[in-house]
Amino acid sequence: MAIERTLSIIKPDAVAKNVIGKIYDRFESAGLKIVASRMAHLSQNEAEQFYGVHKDRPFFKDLVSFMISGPVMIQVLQGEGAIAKNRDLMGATDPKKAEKGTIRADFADSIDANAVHGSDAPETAAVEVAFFFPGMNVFNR
Ligand code: RTP
Ligand code: MG
Repeated sequence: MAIERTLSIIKPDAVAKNVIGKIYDRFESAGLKIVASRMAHLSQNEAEQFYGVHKDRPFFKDLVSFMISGPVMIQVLQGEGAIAKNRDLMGATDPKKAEKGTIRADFADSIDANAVHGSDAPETAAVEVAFFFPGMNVFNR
C-alpha cells in the first residue's frame, strides 16, 4: 500500500474536552505521522468553503456553526494507507453507530459534535491538505 497524506481536524467539541493529546496518541500508535499541524478558529467563510460539498444538505448550516464555535486542531497525517487508516480510527459519522475503541465512540457526543474530521478519498485529501497547508508547510519526515 502506498504512503498517503490525509487531512485531519480535531473539532471544537474535542478541543474543548482537552483530548487533543489522546487523539494524537491514537494516530501515532497506529503508525501515522503528524507532518503538519496548527490550531485555528475558522471563520464562517473558511468553514463554508471547506465543507462546500455539503452546501445543499439540510445539516449544512448546523455543521458550519458548530465548526466555528471554538478552536480546532488541524493536522496532516502521513503513512501507509493513511486515508482509510484514519477513517478506521475515527469510526462511523454517528458516534452511536461507531465501533468501540474508535475516536468517535470514545470522545464524541452526537452526529453534529463528532470530535474529528478526516478526508474520505485521495482527491479530497489533496484538496483539503492544500486548503489548510498551502505551499511548503508540510514536513516530509
Ligand atoms: P467529516 O467529513 O466531518 O469527516 O464526517 P464524515 O465524512 O464522517 O461525514 P460527512 O457525510 O462528510 O458529513 C460531514 C459532517 O456533517 C455532519 N452530518 N450531519 N445530521 C446528519 O444527518 C448529518 N450527516 C452528517 C456530521 O457532523 C459530519 O461529520
Ligand atoms: Mg466527510
